[in-house]
Amino acid sequence: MGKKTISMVGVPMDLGQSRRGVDMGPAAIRYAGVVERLENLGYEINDLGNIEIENVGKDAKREIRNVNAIVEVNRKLAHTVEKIMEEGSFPLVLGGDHSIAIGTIAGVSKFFHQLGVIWYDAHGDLNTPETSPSGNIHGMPLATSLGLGERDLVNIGGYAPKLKYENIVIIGARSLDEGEKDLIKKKGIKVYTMHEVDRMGMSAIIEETIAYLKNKTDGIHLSFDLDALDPIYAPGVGTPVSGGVTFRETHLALEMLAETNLITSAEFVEVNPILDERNKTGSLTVELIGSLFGERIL
Ligand code: B3U
Ligand code: MN
Ligand code: MN
Repeated sequence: MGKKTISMVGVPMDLGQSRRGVDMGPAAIRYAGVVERLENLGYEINDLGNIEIENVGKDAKREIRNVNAIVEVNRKLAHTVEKIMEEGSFPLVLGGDHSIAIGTIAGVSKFFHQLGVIWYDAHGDLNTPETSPSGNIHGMPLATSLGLGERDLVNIGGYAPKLKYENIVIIGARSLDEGEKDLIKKKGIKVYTMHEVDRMGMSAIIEETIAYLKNKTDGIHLSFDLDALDPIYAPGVGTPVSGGVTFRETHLALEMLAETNLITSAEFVEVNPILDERNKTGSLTVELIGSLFGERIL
């Protein structure tokens, strides 16, 4: 990582999905010692606290649940992330459900001509209100950032789209809806499903990912959903899907990304302490954040 100052912001929001608890994700990650871990690596940490989530009544519009509240939170987050970028610090966002990626990406994307994104997730998060089986916005943030779906979400930050199809890579996918599969095929989105993880190995996948993004992007955002990991390692997530990436594979992936010095912002999302076992997933998240910022065994 090039920068020595990291600005951390928590987004205690769970409105993008149906199970309570991910709003406590930032607290669990802080409790597991994220600040100390990064300070030990020589960084200056600026913990900006949490984005305020107003007590908005949940709106019942099923096909895009809680959209007004989620727009509001993401506007605030985009603004905060933009200020972090202006100061030349590294934005590290702690979720909250994955709908907060809409705000993070809106905040960072205007600082790059060609922002790359690595989407480490069991899911594609490529649904639109039309294709979503659930109406949950945490299944839509990547599509939203590509300019698809609900206008109020797509236009956060005052511009759209934030990303180009050829600048994104999805790793760890094993639960894709029909509409998402169609979009991936139609647009030729680069996806490494668990089939490729097993077949090629994580090391080759990260090498290919870097080769794919390096020359055509001028910044890379890492959007890290803890449910990419197998529930054996990360039981505290809202929608666990078996057959996931291992701890060792993920550790390696993040160490390799750290070596490249190409990651310019990151978020870690979907940690749900209510479903967790003694903050196992919170602690794992801190360990993985350490790897992303250069921690090595030796
Ligand atoms: N694809 C499904 C399920 C889902 C998406 N993201 C998570 N779960 N974590 C949906 O509802 O869009
Ligand atoms: Mn996700
Ligand atoms: Mn997911």
